[in-house]
Amino acid sequence: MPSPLHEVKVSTKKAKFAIGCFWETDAIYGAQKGVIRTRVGYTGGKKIDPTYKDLGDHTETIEIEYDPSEVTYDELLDTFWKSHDPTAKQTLQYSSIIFYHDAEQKALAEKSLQEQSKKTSKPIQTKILPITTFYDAEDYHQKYRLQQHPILMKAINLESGPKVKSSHVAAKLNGYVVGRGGVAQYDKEVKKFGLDENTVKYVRDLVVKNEGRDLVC
Ligand code: MHO
Repeated sequence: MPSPLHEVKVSTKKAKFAIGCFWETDAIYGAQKGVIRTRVGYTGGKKIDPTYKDLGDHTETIEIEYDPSEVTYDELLDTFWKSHDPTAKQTLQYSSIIFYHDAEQKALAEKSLQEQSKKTSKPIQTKILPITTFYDAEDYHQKYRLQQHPILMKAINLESGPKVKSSHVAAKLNGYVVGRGGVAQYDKEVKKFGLDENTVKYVRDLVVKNEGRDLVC
């Protein structure tokens, strides 16, 4: 019996990015090589215990735990810039923000912003800010794309709840179901995930169908 790979024990570092609707951000980073776990939440503001319906001054943000031997912070920044239009004016909820955890991330983020601004004549709206309290979003927002497939949740023995935030395979499949990562990468790494044959095929069909598509939240 294959056993779904929920837990990966490697030492990780954290990164936090806001690029707009966090359902999409969760899928984008979930499928990225070296990303071990993701969770979505609200940060940047002062309101205590925000909720989706009562967000106050917070911004939709992802927290990534990544394996620095598999992916660098610079590569995560690259994904950040490629995944949205940083010159677009947004509401606070969907603002473009890099929340840094330490001086090294701050320096790399600032350098990448400078490089980015050379590529456009429009002003970049992205802010680079120190991390503040991160409030987890409600369970139904976590791995939102994956949770739209109850059949997959069942196949990996997962119920909506806190485990969705810590599960490695959930982070990966949440990206693949909307085509993120692409079929070549999926075929290469799917064996690690401990899925049964039908599930491997079910997800593969979705990757093929959705690869290259832009989903609107
Ligand atoms: N259009 C979506 C946005 C969700 S999002 C996590 C909705 O209103 O449900 O901001």
